[in-house]
Amino acid sequence: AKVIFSGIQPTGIPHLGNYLGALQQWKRMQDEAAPDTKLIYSVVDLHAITLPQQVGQLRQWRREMLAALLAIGLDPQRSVIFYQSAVQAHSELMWILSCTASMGYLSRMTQWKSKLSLSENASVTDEKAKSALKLGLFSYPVLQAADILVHRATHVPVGEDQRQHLEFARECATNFNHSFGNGSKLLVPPETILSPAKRVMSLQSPSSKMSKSDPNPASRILLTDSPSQIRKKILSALTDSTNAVTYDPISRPGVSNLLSLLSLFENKKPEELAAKMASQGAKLKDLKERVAEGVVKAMDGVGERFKEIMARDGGKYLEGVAEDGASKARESADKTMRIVRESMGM
Ligand code: AQP
Repeated sequence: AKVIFSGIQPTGIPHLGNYLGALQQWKRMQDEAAPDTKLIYSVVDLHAITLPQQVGQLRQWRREMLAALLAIGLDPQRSVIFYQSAVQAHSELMWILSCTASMGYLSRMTQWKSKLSLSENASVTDEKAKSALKLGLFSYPVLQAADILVHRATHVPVGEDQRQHLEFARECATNFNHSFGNGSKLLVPPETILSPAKRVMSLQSPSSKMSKSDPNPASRILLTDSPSQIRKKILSALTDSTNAVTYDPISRPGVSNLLSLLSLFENKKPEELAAKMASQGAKLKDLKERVAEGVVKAMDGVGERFKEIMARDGGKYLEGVAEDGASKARESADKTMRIVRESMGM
């Protein structure tokens, strides 16, 4: 049977990129899953602390992320939803995997470089990296591999930015099986499921991806934004000085990002949409208005449900969901850990 696993960091309210690139898939997979498919979704707080976090802020963001997952329609009766730090097996398997993970492979990963604003070909021995790079940020992909492998996930829905890490997770599973399993599948190499919204770009600097930690709040649409906030952000998205609509991601990243969004809502290729709009003499403002309408519709009701869930039972409801999810996740992870320890002679 299939096991679907994915995670999201509690580093802010999720945005349109998280939603279209990941969360919407999580929900769709839940709705379409066969009865024997297991769905496991985690708020990965241990990943969030790979960059400095304020204690009170992290506490709030964890709850908000859990509420957001429920607000988009994940059902805690059907899907296991839990905080990563409540299930110790994730950290234990990470340690075990890190004993065979190659530093060379990890140093070629791009995420630690982009999180520290280093160039893609930066190395761990560069002066800036030496002082800023912490072991946790460097070994982030090993923890992510443990998250996936500990639940024997067969399918992992993520955005394009995570493709490299999934490759690494498969490598971890294969290495482990080779070393301790005599060819048998002690750990399961997972498949990556990429969403059609591979990379939603920032509304204000459209050559970088939309991100929770971008200091400019106008760069992203939050799942909790009201329709008027959504309209305002889309209408003021950075484009360029050509008023016609054309699709050209290299020289017109802002306009092309809007067209890519529209293509998700209207189920047509961005090139086709652009050609049609151009033939009708549409201007950038017309494009923005159509995109705004699409986003408002896609997120309809999420903000309201989020507020209601945050407040339900004075917060006790969320605590209950988290406890219940953690106990189911522990059960799932413990099975794997027994296999892992036994096969290693422990
Ligand atoms: N811009 C994006 N477009 C499409 N997918 C995206 N994802 C993130 N940004 C985009 C997908 O969302 C899932 C959860 O991401 P995460 O919380 O693990 O961290 P991230 O990828 O680092 O996302 P952010 O928003 O940029 O957070 P911060 O600012 O904390 O780093 C993943 O499946 C990711 O692919």
